[in-house]
Amino acid sequence: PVTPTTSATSANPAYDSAFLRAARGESVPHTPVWFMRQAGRSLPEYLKVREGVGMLESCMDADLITEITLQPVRRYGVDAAIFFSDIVLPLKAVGVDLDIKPGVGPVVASPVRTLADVEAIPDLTPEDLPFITQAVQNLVAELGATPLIGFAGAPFTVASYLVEGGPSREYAKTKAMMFGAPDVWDALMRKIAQISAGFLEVQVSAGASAIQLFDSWAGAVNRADYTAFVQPYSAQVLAQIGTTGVPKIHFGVNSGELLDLMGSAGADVVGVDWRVAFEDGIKRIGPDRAVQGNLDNTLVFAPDEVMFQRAAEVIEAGKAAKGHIFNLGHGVIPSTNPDQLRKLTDFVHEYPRG
Ligand code: 1CP
Repeated sequence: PVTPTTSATSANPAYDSAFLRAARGESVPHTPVWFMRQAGRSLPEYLKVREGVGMLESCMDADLITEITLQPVRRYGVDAAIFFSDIVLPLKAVGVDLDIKPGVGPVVASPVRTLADVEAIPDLTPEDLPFITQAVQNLVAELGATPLIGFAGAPFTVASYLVEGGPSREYAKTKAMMFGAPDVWDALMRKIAQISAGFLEVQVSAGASAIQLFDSWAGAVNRADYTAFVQPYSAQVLAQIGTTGVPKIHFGVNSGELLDLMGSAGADVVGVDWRVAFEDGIKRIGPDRAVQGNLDNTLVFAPDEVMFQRAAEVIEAGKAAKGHIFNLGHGVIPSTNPDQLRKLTDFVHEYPRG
């Protein structure tokens, strides 16, 4: 376990950034903004550096990680960088046979079904991730007062790829294990919690200022099952990284029914997707936690005045929260025109605080 890091203290040059102030629930000069999946296929400069380089290969090259992470910060002037990697990268680093296929996503060669399959997955050690440490150190030096967000996948979402063998719509095999083989499920979720927490610790130890735990697909379960089978393992990850003192953001798609529970898993900031009226989401999360969100990510395809009007409504609703970090309700859609995200960033920054 990591002891409190300088990232969590005023010795961090990003400590007083609008992003970290909002995450802590302090007053801000402007609403901070970043975009999930801000690096990636919507950017021509990303497509250029990725030419002929596989996704996993690019996630294991410190210079490429650094360049790709900085691209959206340069272009948009967003308030935070998010580390360029993937939620399955630490599994690859411990030796799980998987690939990230273009247009598909993570694909696992031998899906996990039995206790023996779980036990065959090695634990993660920091020595598995030298390129991550190097890239974070490069980035923190380059970014100065702009915070770097480290991230990992939460156990349920990572388990879905390991059990299904790839992207899924119904999560039928995953939930069959959860309901039908609770001992295997428990072992798998503990294993992933150890790996995801280790991945986060490496990023924070190297200088990341905050973390986001993505439980993108947690909305597939109801509240009771979330409480019994999902939340304890996310809580384990958040508690382990909590000892570092950096703010922890927790987000899932379709998680409107779970927002309070995702908060009580141990988050400082809860991300809200676009399906939830932001004011309702803020009420569900309560006064003790900041919020992140939640503009519908297709509004970049609407006329500017419609996009700005909806963004203004999100900012206004956000004033009721302990703190508000503006974001989309899920990741940037690859066909998004980057000019729209620049206009949106400027709009959020210039929006009057009063
Ligand atoms: O070749 C490519 O460009 C592949 C597309 C791509 C990219 C750019 C994948 C495959 N992953 C990534 C990077 C990535 N993944 C980031 C980069 C940082 C940034 O936001 O700019 C992040 C945060 C992730 C995290 C991730 N990967 C999540 C959680 C976030 C979310 O969007 O909900 C998930 C679910 C994944 C799995 C994954 N990896 C890639 C894809 C296409 C998917 C989703 C597949 C599915 O639908 O199940």
